[in-house]
Amino acid sequence: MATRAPREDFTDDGMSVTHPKTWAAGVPGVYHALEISWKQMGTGRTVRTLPLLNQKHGFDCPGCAWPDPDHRSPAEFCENGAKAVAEEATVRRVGPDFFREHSVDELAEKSDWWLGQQGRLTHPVIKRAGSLHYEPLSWDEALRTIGDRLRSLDDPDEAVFYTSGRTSNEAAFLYQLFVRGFGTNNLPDCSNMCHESSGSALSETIGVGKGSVQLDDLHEADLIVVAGQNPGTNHPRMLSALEKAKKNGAVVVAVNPLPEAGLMEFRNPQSPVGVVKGAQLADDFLQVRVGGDMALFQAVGALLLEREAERPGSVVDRSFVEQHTSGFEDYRAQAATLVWADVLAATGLTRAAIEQLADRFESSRRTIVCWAMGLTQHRHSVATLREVVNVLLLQGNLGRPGAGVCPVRGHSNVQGDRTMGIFERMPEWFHDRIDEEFRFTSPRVHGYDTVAAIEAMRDGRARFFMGMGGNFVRATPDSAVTERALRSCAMTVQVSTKLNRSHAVVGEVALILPTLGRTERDVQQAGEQVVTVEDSMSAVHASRGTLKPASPHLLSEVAIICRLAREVLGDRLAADWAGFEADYRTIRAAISRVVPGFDDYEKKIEHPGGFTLPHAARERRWNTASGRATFTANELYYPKVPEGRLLLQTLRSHDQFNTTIYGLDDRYRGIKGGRRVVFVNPADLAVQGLVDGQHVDIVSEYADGERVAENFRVVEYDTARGCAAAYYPETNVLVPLDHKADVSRTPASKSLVVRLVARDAAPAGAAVATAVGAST
Ligand SMILES: Nc1nc2c(c(=O)[nH]1)N[C@H]1C(S)=C(S)[C@@H](COP(=O)(O)OP(=O)(O)OC[C@H]3O[C@@H](n4cnc5c(=O)[nH]c(N)nc54)[C@H](O)[C@@H]3O)O[C@H]1N2
Ligand SMILES: Nc1nc2c(c(=O)[nH]1)N[C@H]1C(S)=C(S)[C@@H](COP(=O)(O)OP(=O)(O)OC[C@H]3O[C@@H](n4cnc5c(=O)[nH]c(N)nc54)[C@H](O)[C@@H]3O)O[C@H]1N2
Ligand SMILES: [Mo]
Repeated sequence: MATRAPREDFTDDGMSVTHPKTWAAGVPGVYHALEISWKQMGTGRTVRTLPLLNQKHGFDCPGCAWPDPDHRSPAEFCENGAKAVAEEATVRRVGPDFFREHSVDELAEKSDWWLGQQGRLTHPVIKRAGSLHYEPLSWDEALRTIGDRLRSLDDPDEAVFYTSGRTSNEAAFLYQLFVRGFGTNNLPDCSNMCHESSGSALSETIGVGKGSVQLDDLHEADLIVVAGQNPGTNHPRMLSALEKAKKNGAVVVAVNPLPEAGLMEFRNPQSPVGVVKGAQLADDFLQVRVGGDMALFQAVGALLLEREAERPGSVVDRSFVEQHTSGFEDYRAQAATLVWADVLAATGLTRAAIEQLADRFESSRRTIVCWAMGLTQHRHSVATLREVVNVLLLQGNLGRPGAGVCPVRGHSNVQGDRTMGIFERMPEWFHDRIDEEFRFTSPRVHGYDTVAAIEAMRDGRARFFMGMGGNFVRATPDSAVTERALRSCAMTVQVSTKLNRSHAVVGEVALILPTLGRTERDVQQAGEQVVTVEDSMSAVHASRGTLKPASPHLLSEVAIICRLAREVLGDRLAADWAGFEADYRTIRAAISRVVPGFDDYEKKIEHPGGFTLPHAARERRWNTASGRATFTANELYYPKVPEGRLLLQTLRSHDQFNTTIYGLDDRYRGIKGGRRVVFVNPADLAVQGLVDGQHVDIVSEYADGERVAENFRVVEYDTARGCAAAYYPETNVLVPLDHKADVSRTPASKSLVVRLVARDAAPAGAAVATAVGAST
């Protein structure tokens, strides 16, 4: 079938646009969360579930990876965590009848929202070659069918094994082992599209690809810069940490093309005072142009160096630089070549605003920079993050309390999956250790990352796809190319909790293997099991599901992997797959022998808050090439936008978790009842001869041609000049597959050169664009 976009996405009937909010959370947030929970779960399940969220004896929130504080409030969850739970714990079901009723082609025309609303998958099903419908089959037959296909491949590298970031440590460890036992490193994951740029830049410069700060550091910081992140929606519990930091005297600076509600003001739903009064979180807001952060951090670094030259010893932490770093002289030489005209063009900021940010850095003794996708999903993301590190190194802001780097992770166990070996190019020592533990020889040739996997399927070099969670078809760039690539596979297999587009855009044969979610009891031969996860700050802790599984036919991810491994590998590895399935403690015992930092794993997770993995850079030990923290000299890059074009970023609304759409509202941005909107600065609209309310096609322009996302309603909005924003995944069709970050190869979905093409005339009576913003 030709690739067609989901049909229902093309309407904005009933959509309304009002003024964006300048504050986040508070009573409407809690009310909204409960309303969604009641609809999906009913009252009883809501009351039984939400109180266990993120509690020491409960389950880890399947939402974001923000850490849990030591002293937890009785309601340690946020509006969006509650929505994530409701999605999983819903009482709605997708069973064999559903698939008899709806063909695969029909499902491919449904919107992401519609698909997600259908409920939990209950039976293993298969779409056989030539058939248009999925039909149920037994687990044994399903695993045998997959095994037959894998055995029939000419080369193990013709298979691709994707992982999304909800998979537990136990399942992730066994999955990578199975895949490497099968003979390939083709282990792309959602991290390739997410914080890969952070991992690349941090490993190179400080020797650990993870954040260096703990929650207490945030509470103790003098200055916290939040760049390229929208915590009010995506990490709401982070706002409590920022609020606490501010109470302790911290200055918070937001760097963002959009004045995101949570950063401007926060009303803490967990404190009666907070609900009423609210606290302004960001002391300064730098409305940077999309892709301008590299220039901003270069300029701040150059200013700090200038001031140091004027008043030696007053700005730069010289003893730190001398004792702990390399590359300083090259960095200083590069900084001296800074051209302010470029900085102002790249950032769209005034020199005074940038000087003020330099003042903030200069007067802070303990500085933390937090970031998320606004910094990682650009062509020059790795270079941008190197510049963030440069500025922190200048003042010795690494490896001391209240200071450091804080990449804020997305999926709840994306960091743990990487620790467990979900990576297409794990280091040699990891291979040596699994080889020794399981007595085999794992393949050493690097595998495909996400973009390479799509290219391989597109070019016929890969013919088998398996997804351990996630929604590969929808999360990836260049939707038309990616969908064709998936459809050309001989077999696609999805291990999933909920229906999504990856079940509808499939290979010749397709299987859905339904699995337990985080909220559900996982009972195996040895009794009730716990799994473990690692949060954004390297804390590993246990998660215990409590709800009755959505269907008696579900298997846990661990059980699916163990049975598939027995089917495909037999006893090729010295791995007791049956034992692993029966008792997850045996998996943790194996992990503790393979992965550093996990000694006494079982014992340490008995401690309610779990344990924190070692982080060398925190202790000022540098596992870099030079053995020191590394300054880098980077030539300035920023996206140049031709006349009449805009720089489009693709981002999340308040009512979605990645490709799972909870609803059609984006409360903080004033959108109700629709998702096909494009936010544009009023002055740019005027230049383009467009008005608010008009409909446009968004056309991205790249060397290999144009790509079109049809029919978006224009919304005038307070974003940086020359920039625009629209929701992902509807706009993934616009991102060329090779438009990706240098080094990390992350799709550059935050900076797309586009033009807007009017589909209709301006609505009758439309006024000339006016300024929007500051009303509540
Ligand atoms: N409720 C909810 N929670 C989530 C998710 C979700 O979808 N829903 N997703 C999870 C996942 S996997 C992730 S990775 C995180 C994502 O968390 P975020 O990174 O906060 O998510 P995005 O919506 O992509 O927001 C990007 C932010 O960066 C800004 N930005 C865009 N381009 C630039 C730029 O060039 N410079 C700067 N300075 N800012 C820029 C945008 O305006 C926006 O505020 O959230 C996680 N948590
Ligand atoms: N244009 C654009 N593209 C982007 C981004 C962007 O900002 N802009 N962001 C990127 C980012 S940061 C990320 S992380 C990726 C996300 O990519 P993915 O992680 O692949 O996507 P999700 O939407 O999180 O996956 C949702 C599906 O996971 C399944 N699922 C949920 N819970 C479980 C579970 O416990 N077990 C199993 N087996 N399955 C489960 C459900 O079936 C659900 O439909 O998208 C990336 N794509
Ligand atoms: Mo992510």
